[in-house]
Amino acid sequence: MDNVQIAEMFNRMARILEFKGENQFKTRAYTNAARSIKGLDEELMGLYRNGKIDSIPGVGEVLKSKIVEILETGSFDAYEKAIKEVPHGIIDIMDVPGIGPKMARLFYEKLGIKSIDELSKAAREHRIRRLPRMGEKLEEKILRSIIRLQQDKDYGRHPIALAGEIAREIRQELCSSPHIEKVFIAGSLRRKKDTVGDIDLIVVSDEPEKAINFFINMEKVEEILEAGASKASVMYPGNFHIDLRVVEREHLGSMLQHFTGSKEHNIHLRRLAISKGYRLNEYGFTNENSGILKPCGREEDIYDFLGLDYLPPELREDRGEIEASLTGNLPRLIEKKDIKGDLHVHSTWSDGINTIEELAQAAIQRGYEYIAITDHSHSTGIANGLSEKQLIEHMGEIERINDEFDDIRILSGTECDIRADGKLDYSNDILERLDIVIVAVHAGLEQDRTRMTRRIVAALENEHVDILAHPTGRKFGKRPAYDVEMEKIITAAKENEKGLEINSSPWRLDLNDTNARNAKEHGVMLAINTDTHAIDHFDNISFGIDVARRAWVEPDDVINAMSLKQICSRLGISRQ
Ligand code: DGT
Ligand code: CA
Ligand code: CA
Repeated sequence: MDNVQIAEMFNRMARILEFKGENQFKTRAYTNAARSIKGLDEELMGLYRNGKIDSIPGVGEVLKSKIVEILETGSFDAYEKAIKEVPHGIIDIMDVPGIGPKMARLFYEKLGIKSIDELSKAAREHRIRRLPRMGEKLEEKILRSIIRLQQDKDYGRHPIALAGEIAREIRQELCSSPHIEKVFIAGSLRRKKDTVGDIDLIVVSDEPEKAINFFINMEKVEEILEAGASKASVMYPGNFHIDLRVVEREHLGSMLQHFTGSKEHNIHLRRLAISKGYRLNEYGFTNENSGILKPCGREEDIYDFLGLDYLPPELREDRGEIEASLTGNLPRLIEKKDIKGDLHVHSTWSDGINTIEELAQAAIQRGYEYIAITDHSHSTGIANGLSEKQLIEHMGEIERINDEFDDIRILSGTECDIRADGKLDYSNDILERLDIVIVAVHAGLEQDRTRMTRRIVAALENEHVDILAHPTGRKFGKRPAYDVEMEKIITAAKENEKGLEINSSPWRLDLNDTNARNAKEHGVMLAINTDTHAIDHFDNISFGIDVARRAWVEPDDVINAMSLKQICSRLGISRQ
């Protein structure tokens, strides 16, 4: 949980309380606290670990204890209780720009509106304009806001990290049923898409009805949407829709393949099957002439039967993987074991919560050959950035710590801010002295497409820059990517021999799969970085690797899959 997430949680709590008509002092305490938290220089987690949580201004004792609860458990009791008392759809409505708790309450009380779809329907039927204090203009504005929201392709979808947690929790519970032999995750979650619509699960059982019964009666199930003989759908806390299919072992391979998708991939496979005289569905191959069904117990059997090499789920999007498999041209996808280091790491020098020594130790434990400490530069007000003088001390400190460690090389770096005009936050003299320079935009994100593109291209043209970090700046559920011409960024990266970052933070995950693949195809090297602010974040690398795999990325495309020797040569570092 970072400060932004905690502040969001408090803001949402305030909206729920207001919707419920609680007194305004209570709601205001939450919004004020959220504002104070957003303005903090340091991460609450860091303050908490250092016993300095009492020093936050503008937050009373009660809310401080809630912050501690969030830091320890990921949420707080009062919030969990409050969101249960308000339908999910209403919370979504309050999140629509221009609609607050008061309006949501009016729609609910007067028209019984409980979801965005119902609200949109009411607006189209002109039922909103007839409400008190509403009118034609406001009704149109609401409709436009809803349409804009729904056009975002990640609208209403869940970040993979949250969906994965829920799926594993359910899988564990299902495994405790005596009627369930095994549980498999399918759908977009298995394909490791950055966001997922719903969670698809497959269970192997000889007693489908008992398995279904167990599923729909799990304690946390909020609503049963469908319960049939071999499939069911339920709603789970957090607005998660869960689909379950029960299958006998004999059909497991075909069922798993079918529900892993994607739909486009499946359609292409079916075409291929038809060209060979078979119909393919979730039960196997049926011979068009004889009508005999060939069941597939293992997923591999399906690809084998069609003369294809096995396709990892991450590739199954019908983006050329079937053709590549037919001709033996599948990529050798990057894996965790290929990663030799991390090139985007923050220490206590800026807004990280661990010392450089602690970070180095954690990197050694993960088998890395090197890490780059890339603390923020000074104009990044939010992040306690380093002045040029501090950066020089930082370099000295890294040199000293390098002498302490034999098993890892610490590279001295920076995450240097790209200012609104494209200039960098440090002078060339100082950038030249660093082992590695990564650059990123942190402020002025609302710039128009042309200016933002020009700004980033200018930074990529600086001879001391090595990598562009978080190239699109999106944050799931908070802000979309900033407006930028990715083609031009990729071309500039290629021409100036710079790397582009796949940011492994599960809330960011930029570049996305299509941009990363485009970059690779242009011959641009990628860095799969974690942007670590606390030791645990190193393990987010798996999310970045998932994106890279979906982008067909191979070890040779990745800067931090290079050995220490190779990377020093690329970065022009002479001493090793
Ligand atoms: P999502 O949930 O939007 O993130 O994406 P998926 O891919 O998980 O989609 P979902 O949950 O609707 O369906 C799971 C899989 O089931 C999908 O990837 C492929 C298969 N499937 C669903 N509908 C169809 C269909 O109409 N035709 C074919 N061939 N396959 C389908
Ligand atoms: Ca799904
Ligand atoms: Ca589904």
